Amino acid sequence: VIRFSFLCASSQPFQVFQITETGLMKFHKVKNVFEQEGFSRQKRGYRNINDIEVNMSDPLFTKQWYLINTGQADGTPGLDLNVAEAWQLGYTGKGVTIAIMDDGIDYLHPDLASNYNADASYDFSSNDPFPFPRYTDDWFNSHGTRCAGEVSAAANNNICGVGVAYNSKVAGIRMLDQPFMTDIIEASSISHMPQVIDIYSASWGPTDDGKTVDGPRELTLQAMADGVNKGRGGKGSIYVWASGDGGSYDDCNCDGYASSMWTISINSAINDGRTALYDESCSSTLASTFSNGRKRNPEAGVATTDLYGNCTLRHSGTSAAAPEAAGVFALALEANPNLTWRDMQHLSVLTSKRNQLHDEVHQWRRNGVGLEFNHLFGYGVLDAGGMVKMAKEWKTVPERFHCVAGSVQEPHKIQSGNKLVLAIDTEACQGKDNFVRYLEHVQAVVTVNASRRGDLNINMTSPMGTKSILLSRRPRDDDSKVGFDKWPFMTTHTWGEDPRGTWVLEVGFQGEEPQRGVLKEWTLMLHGTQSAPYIDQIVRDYQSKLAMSKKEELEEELDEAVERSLKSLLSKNN
Ligand SMILES: *[C@@H]1O[C@H](CO)[C@@H](O)[C@H](O)[C@H]1NC(C)=O
Ligand SMILES: *[C@@H]1O[C@H](CO)[C@@H](O)[C@H](O)[C@H]1NC(C)=O
Ligand SMILES: *[C@@H]1O[C@H](CO)[C@@H](O)[C@H](O)[C@H]1NC(C)=O
Ligand SMILES: *[C@@H]1O[C@H](CO)[C@@H](O)[C@H](O)[C@H]1NC(C)=O
Ligand SMILES: *[C@@H]1O[C@H](CO)[C@@H](O)[C@H](O)[C@H]1NC(C)=O
Ligand SMILES: [Ca+2]
Ligand SMILES: [Ca+2]
Ligand SMILES: [Ca+2]
Repeated sequence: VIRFSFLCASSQPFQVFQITETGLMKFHKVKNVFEQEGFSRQKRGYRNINDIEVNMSDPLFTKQWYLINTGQADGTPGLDLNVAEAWQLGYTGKGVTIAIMDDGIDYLHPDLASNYNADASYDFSSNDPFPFPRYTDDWFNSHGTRCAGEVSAAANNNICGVGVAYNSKVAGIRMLDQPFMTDIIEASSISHMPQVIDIYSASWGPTDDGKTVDGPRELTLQAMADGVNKGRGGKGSIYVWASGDGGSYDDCNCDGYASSMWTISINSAINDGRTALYDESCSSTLASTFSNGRKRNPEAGVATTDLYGNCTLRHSGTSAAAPEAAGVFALALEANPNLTWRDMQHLSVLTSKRNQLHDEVHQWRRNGVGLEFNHLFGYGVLDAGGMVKMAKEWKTVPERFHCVAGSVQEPHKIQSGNKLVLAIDTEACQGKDNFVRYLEHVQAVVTVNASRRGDLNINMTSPMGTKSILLSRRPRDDDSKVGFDKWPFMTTHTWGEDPRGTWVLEVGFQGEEPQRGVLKEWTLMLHGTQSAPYIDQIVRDYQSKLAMSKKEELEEELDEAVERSLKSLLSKNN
């Protein structure tokens, strides 16, 4: 007797019947009964952990989908940091020290103790050399310990999981656990032992309430500048920053730490490639890693070490994303210790991947030199394998120059329904010592007030046609007094472009109520180099892609604008 199970809609929503073939035939609507043969179908891009020959004894390793995503926890196979490739090339973070600036680290944790760098650690919350988390009965101070495990948890020790850079050293800088933050505590933390600590990871910043506009104060700014100029023997401290947890109500360009040129700001994606609901978007985000959110599956979180020798599957937030990036950068630094803070940003731009990240709102676009970016995810998800391979061959980028491209100083009225459009024509300081021909960061320093700051919306378009959203609507920000005072809005989206030509700024209001305001200043600051060997390489790569790909694919991949800009770039180069 063959038994069939089938679902039947009846008075009760779903009932399962078991019935024989002949029984089934008795239903008057059943004309024929077939048994279907089963065969196998495999998800595209499926990779088996054994196929990529990573063998770890750590019990949580197979739950760490952000390291190797085989589709665990209903995730998208292949959507991961591609650490396996970097590990197979022999890079595990040896000789690199990463500091976690947070609420302390459980340095007695058996999965962290062997990689803990006590000499480089400090407790600025209570001024002693022991950054052990303060006990509370609610796991409140577990943040730093969880972040530390993502970077440096030991491998193959049968405990918890494996860090991205599992042979790196991790230092604890406890600095978040006191009633108030001070400029001195921040400055001391980010300038702690800059010749020993290579990478600083920060998952904190101004309140993510969607109405704060704040950034580093005087001492901290100076400490950051000193860090990138003098840290690591002059190659520059690497500051990794979480872009923020304020969700669509906030804009990380209102966070002066995340939007600083000196930090690498990291957003997160969840294990199916969507953005997490708490993710903030802005044009200064450089790249993305992974965190959890949206998914009910308890294993969709970030598996890592937890307080008092525990492990967790539930670390979350962009907080979880920044340490993953710090780990990837540690692998790159092991591959090439000569990398400067700017090299690390160039490598991130060039090797991060769209992979299977999706964003229906902002779309993926190509900038004027063909680099693919997205307003939420920056240049995409970090790719450790790609990064170490490129790092190995990397020649330090040429000297950086700074050019004030132009400035609008007269007041201009802005009104709902009547946006302000301004233009700056620039030669990018051509003919002077500080000519900038290939862009790195661009800043628009803006002074503007408004009857409702949160309804302000600012876009800037480069001469090569790349539009950056410098400020999106923040519905909770009802400031009507302060506005933005010489605030440096930053974009990374024009990376590699030729800045000569006309830049356009559009300032308008979004929202239900009519608003008015006055823009008092827009100063355009260009930062970059006079030569860029690799940009020429990118152009060559695109040329060969052009030659190789079929016409239809070509049309999909390169829209007309990119073709036009590539051609103009080529003609300028020749
Ligand atoms: C993985 O490691 C275990 C324990 O050390 C060992 O028994 C097993 O053979 C290894 N598998 C592979 C594929 O190397
Ligand atoms: C954490 O570890 C302690 C000591 O090993 C254990 O008693 C406790 O149950 C663990 N807590 C959790 C939440 O796993
Ligand atoms: C780093 O720089 C030193 C000195 O300039 C050079 O000898 C070495 O080859 C460089 N290493 C790499 C990996 O580029
Ligand atoms: C903005 O500044 C202008 C000129 O200083 C002033 O007249 C106006 O009242 C201000 N508006 C708001 C909303 O603060
Ligand atoms: C800025 O760009 C966004 C996205 O394209 C658009 O929705 C918005 O209206 C633009 N704002 C202004 C002031 O041009
Ligand atoms: Ca202490
Ligand atoms: Ca382990
Ligand atoms: Ca924020």
